[in-house]
Amino acid sequence: MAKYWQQDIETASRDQIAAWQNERLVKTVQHVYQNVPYYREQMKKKGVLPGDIRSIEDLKKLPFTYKSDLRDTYPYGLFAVPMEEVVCLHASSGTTGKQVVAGYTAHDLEIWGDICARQLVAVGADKSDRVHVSYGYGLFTGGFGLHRGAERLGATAIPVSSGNTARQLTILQDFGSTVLCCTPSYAMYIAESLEEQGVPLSKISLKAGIFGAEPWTEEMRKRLEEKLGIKAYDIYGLTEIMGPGVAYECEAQKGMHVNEDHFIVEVIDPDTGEVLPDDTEGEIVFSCITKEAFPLLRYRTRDIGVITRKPCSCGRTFARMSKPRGRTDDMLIIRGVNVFPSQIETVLIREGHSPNYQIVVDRVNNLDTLEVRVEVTAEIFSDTVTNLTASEKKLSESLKSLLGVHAKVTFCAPGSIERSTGKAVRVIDKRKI
Ligand code: DLL
Repeated sequence: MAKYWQQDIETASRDQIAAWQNERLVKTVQHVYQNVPYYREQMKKKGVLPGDIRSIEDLKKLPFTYKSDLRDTYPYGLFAVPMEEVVCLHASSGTTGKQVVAGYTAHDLEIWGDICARQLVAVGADKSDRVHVSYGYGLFTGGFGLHRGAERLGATAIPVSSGNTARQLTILQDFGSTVLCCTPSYAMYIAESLEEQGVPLSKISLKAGIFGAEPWTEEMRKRLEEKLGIKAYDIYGLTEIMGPGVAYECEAQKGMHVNEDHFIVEVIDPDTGEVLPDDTEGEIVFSCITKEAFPLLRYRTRDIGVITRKPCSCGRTFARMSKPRGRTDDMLIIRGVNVFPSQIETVLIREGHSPNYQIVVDRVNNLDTLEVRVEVTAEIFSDTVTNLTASEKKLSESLKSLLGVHAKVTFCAPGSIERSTGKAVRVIDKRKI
């Protein structure tokens, strides 16, 4: 079985990768300067001309692109080709303001298919596989992205989309799906539903899962692998840059390989904008170097992570990014302490609790409060009040020792926390209301 989709590219020497990046960056800068008035203005303001960008060394001379730039130019202001060449649009709903609209030329879609095919091959898929895509189809990039990858690979794409969980279970069994693609929280819901319906693992043929679009922990990975009898892989991406497949996990599962022939990745200090060395945590920034329709340069993702260029045992030479540890804007500051939802998830699962939880932040008498609502099993929930209170207190202590702030723990009845078929809503911050 082939290990790579495009071996020459995925295992190219670092010198070759740098050569591609130099050439493609220069071309892309000229392309946006000529075709996107907004970028031309931004570059002029910074005193940079396309001729100043001769290699990746010069990348730091370019201005950053922020989500607010997309809002200011909504919907098509950053497109670099005429609409006649745009064959498809996708969009992501931001938590505030307007949607982010991404356009693709036919060539952009081919590249997208390739990078998603790289992910599928990296999880062991080939033409004989049935790829069950339960990411949403529509403006969200998840469904169509993985679908294009499966078709490009020549596997059988099953465009189930998200929702209608009963139907998901039927299709999993009847169509013999071998690879499941959806958010990790929806995968957990599917796994729980299989259990509830008494469907044994022998009735399904899944071997791998491709889960992303939201943060999830190693503990959640283990839980999903046990419950579904699969190997679970992480996939990263964002609408602004392409959609799923910007970075993909290999069998080594030590970070996700960034498709560096198409995207240049940098890590910066989010406060100063200074570029940080490899293996240092900071904000991830991407530049598109092969896209035609919507090539963003130095896009500030707000995702916090680490990039390494150390060799990987899988043979791929692309840089690897860690799981995003959170977002600069998802980070909760509770009584001055930075808290990431992923830290809470880690403690919950480590202590044997359910990954169905919600974090409620409020401000009472000018003091921030943190409550973690966790679903427990029916047996635990019907336990004596004394036992319940003792277990809640124990979990609260574990959270306190990791987070450094007090968290009130509330156990909830099984099934009482609303399930999402897409990205889970983990945090309710009442302070903003
Ligand atoms: O979520 C694209 C995607 C679809 C990725 C399917 C993977 C699978 P957006 O809706 O624009 O695009 O959201 C992008 O989601 O900046 C991260 O904060 C978060 N995110 C995406 N993948 C991961 C991941 C899609 N594997 C935003 N782990 C990004 C953690 C992720 N967070």
